[in-house]
Amino acid sequence: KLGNLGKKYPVCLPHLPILGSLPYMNSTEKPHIYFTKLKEKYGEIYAFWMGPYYSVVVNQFSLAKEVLVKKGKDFASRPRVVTTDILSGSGKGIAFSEYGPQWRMSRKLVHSTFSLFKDPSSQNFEKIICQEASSLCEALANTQGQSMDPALVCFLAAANVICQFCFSSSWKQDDKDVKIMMNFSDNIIKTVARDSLVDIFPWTQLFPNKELILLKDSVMKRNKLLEKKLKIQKEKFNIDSVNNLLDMLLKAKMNNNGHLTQEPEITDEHILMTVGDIFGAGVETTSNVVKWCIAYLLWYPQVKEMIQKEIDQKIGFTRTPVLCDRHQLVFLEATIREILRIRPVAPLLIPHVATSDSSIGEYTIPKGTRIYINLWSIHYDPTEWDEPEQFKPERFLDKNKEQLIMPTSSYFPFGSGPRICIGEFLARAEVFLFLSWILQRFDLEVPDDGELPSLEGKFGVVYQITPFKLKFKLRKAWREAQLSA
Ligand code: HEM
Ligand code: PLO
Repeated sequence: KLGNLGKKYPVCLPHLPILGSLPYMNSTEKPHIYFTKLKEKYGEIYAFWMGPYYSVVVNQFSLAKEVLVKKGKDFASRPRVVTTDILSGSGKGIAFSEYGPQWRMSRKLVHSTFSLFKDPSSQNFEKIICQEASSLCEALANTQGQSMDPALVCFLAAANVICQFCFSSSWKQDDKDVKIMMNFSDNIIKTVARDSLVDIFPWTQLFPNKELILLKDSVMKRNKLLEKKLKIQKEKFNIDSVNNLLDMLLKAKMNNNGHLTQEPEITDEHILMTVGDIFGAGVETTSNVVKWCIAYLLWYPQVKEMIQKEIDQKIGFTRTPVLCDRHQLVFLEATIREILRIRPVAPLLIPHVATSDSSIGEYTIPKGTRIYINLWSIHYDPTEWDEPEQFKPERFLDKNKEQLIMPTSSYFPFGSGPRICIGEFLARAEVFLFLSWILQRFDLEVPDDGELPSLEGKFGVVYQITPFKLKFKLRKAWREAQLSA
């Protein structure tokens, strides 16, 4: 199917008609790790047939930058597959929608809402996150040093920040909706965008399929919950006072109804899906990063002590951390950067699709090719990183351990170019504040059964950590400071 005259294509894995390269590929390993191994044999860029889809894997940062930035527009679309179509109402949100006016407008409206929340005068991110950090610490203190799974409290904290952003509302600590949400969200991650059989051969959805049923059911529950929120908020809507993402979308919809502008139409479903993407991304990414950090700090108590020493010296106990402490708490910042390297949230980003005939390096790439950017091999490239398998936050610090540095450009945990993550600012602020608040107050200890977290993780649209337990113990220094205050 590829035209051959005078063109050079990336090396391709062996393949058969219909099944493509699948019979030759190892399906038991995590895809990003398998792709990194194939780099040894096939090189930095190679191709394979995923069933009928011609796909290219990019394992090296300058080639990846060419795809994402230099020729960003050529590669800015997304594949339409069965599972993401179910999640996004056939590509109506942002993350899984094809490159075009609809996607551009949704992104723009989210950006404008972000600007609202960066404004220091009103309800800004810093205030909202600190409020949630405070509730989070309160909930942790209430566990009284008992072994516990941090998943629910992390989920709630992240969910409330994003709920303020989307709807100007939040959930109470013991609201049963939160557990329900965590459950369906987990089930969506288990089943969506994993290149499962239905995504490769859409006709297989005609057969009974447990995963697909679970996905449909979970998406239905999610949509119901969001619709409930939307309905309440809609009643409060006032076009002269735009306070959150939903207001912003409703206003755009009203302005657009007269069709005076050239903008694409906004339907209720577009609104629901855009909010759904921001909600899902806002909760699942940051709560996971916080959990990965906690797990690594349990394994590396000396790193935890370095961070706490820095907090004690630069902040003390008379006030809680704020965003501008980021310049001072360089060891914590370095640790967060290292976590995003060693356990990237999206090890293969979200697949990209070529919108036109193009090229990567010396290779021809036909329109419609799926591009997997293997962030894992980029973050573990031994020619760019010293001992990439090792967890070493210091690699992001200068010799004196006073300044943050970027040791190589082979690093982009949020992607790059037109499809770069929209939430980077919020995510970094949230992870920093949650962790600094926690570590100022608590020591992290292994649970009663003495078991350390597994650092292996589960591959999916979000590279999740497997559930684990630990104890949060109020620090002696913190308790003493509270008593003398
Ligand atoms: C896309 C990383 C948090 C919203 C992405 C992509 C990555 C990423 C790698 C895909 C880029 C690509 O396909 O080229 C992260 C990480 C986070 C994080 C590491 C946390 C540490 C967030 C948050 C939000 C968010 C908090 C929302 C508030 C989005 C959206 C997209 C996206 C909407 C899709 C963009 C598009 O397709 O145009 N993110 N993200 N992310 N992220 Fe994030
Ligand atoms: C997470 C589960 C939610 O229930 C639905 C959802 C929506 C948007 C997705 C998000 C999930 C996972 C993380 C994604 C996000 C869009 C951008 C983000 C894929 C599936 C990343 C990291 O790329």
